[in-house]
Amino acid sequence: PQELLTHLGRLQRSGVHQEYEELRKEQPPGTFHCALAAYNQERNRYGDVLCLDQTRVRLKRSDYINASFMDGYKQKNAYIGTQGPLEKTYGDFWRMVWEQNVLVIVMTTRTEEGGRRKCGQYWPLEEGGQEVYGHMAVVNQRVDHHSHYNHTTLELHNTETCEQRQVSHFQYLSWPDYGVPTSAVTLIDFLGAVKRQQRKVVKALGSQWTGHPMGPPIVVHCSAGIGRTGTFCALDICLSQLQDVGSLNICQTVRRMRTQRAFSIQTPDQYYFCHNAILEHAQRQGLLSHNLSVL
Ligand code: PTR
Ligand code: PTR
Repeated sequence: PQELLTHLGRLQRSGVHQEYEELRKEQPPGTFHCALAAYNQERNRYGDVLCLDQTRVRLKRSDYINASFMDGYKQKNAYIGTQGPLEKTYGDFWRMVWEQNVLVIVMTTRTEEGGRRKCGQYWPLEEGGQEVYGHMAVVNQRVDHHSHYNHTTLELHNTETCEQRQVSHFQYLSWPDYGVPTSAVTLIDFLGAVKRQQRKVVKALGSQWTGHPMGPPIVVHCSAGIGRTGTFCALDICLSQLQDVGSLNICQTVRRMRTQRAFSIQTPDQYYFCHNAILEHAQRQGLLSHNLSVL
């Protein structure tokens, strides 16, 4: 890893940006028919941010939601990348969470930024609050405030089957869209809290869970579900790989991700941020013998 990280450290911002531009030129390897269908237009938050037919998450009824399965590190469908729910799609969103057995939701946007709506208020914000979205009733059981994120414990009631489930909602609070987080350290701490929670709930399921040992998909969303969502997932994949085998390939990770959630990572600086965050993390973990920085 030392050599690899030394290599990362020597990368110039311009070179990283150049690599991103090359990635961006590659066309998504699939079709967008379903997302483009006239009757689905109102279900897309942005007309130009569509999900590929090949990887989209299908709901059991009515079927369409702007959401894509994405592979993680050695884990198929580790994430569902999706847009910030629209008022019209709250019910669809919660149905997807239920149907896909999701236990952890990651939100990397605020509902409003710069006076503009980025995402609907699709869960009850106040402790003790309760809302009904389609066939799902959602109760806010508790909110834990951390310095850069909130962890909300929600209880889902499926009003059709009378079953219930607990879901953790993690909202990171300091990441403007098109931008990068103010600090890599706080984002990586956030990522750590998300992963710990996922491990904890999967363990608690015990033999009830027969899928992948790492558990059901984690839902990750921002506003469009591509920029910040892609950056968050890329970071998770690269750090997992670094920890497992001592190497990583950011370019290849992002290329692959873009074949599943088209347009993942929206700006050269988000791509550059992935490099820097990994270096910063490696330094903190003592993987580097001396300080390096990406210039
Ligand atoms: N500094 C603490 C840590 O990293 O462990 C902060 C922290 C505490 C992070 C709890 C996450 C925690 O988990 P949860 O959000 O699930 O309570
Ligand atoms: N092209 C649209 C716009 O600029 O309004 C969509 C868009 C919005 C794309 C936000 C990316 C965005 O960022 P993120 O995926 O991080 O929410």
